[in-house]
Amino acid sequence: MTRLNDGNALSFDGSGLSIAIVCARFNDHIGKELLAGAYRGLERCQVARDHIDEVWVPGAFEVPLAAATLARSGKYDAVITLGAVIRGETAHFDFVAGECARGIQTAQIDTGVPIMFGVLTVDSNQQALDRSGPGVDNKGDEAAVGAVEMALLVNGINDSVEF
Ligand code: INI
Repeated sequence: MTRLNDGNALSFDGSGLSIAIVCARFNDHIGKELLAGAYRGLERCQVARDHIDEVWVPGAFEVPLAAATLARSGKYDAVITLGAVIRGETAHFDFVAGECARGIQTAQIDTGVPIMFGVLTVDSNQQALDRSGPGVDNKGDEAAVGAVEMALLVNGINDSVEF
């Protein structure tokens, strides 16, 4: 039996990894805080600043296409997606949040590149603020650490498979 990773690890060495971040501009007062959290998480994981690329898109609905394009480029070990879909009075929330989540999952399955779902889908602005603060429970920070963990896992599996 070979265990390919440590299932209990809480910190990861991301030095040498290249990471892309996609951030939605809609509700960017939240997006900017998630982005700051993502950079803090990547820094703790020792991902070099010059190995991080950042792109912005109009809203969460556009995130999957940008994430898939970045993943398909072959330049990145993982992609982090960030944004905030805040429930309003219309059904628009359900379409935007649902399609964003579905598109991100489809993109990571199709490309084989980990794509982290750091897009908040919440009922209120307060819930979004609560999830984008300065602590390690900031969802951008969590997505960043998850991106490093998944990149190491997927790279490790790919490297261990003999074709
Ligand atoms: N985009 C978001 O990122 N968050 C939202 O809360 C949101 N709402 O509520 O409408 C939102 N809509 C814009 C959408 O993502 C697209 O940019 C737009 O529909 C153009 O395709």
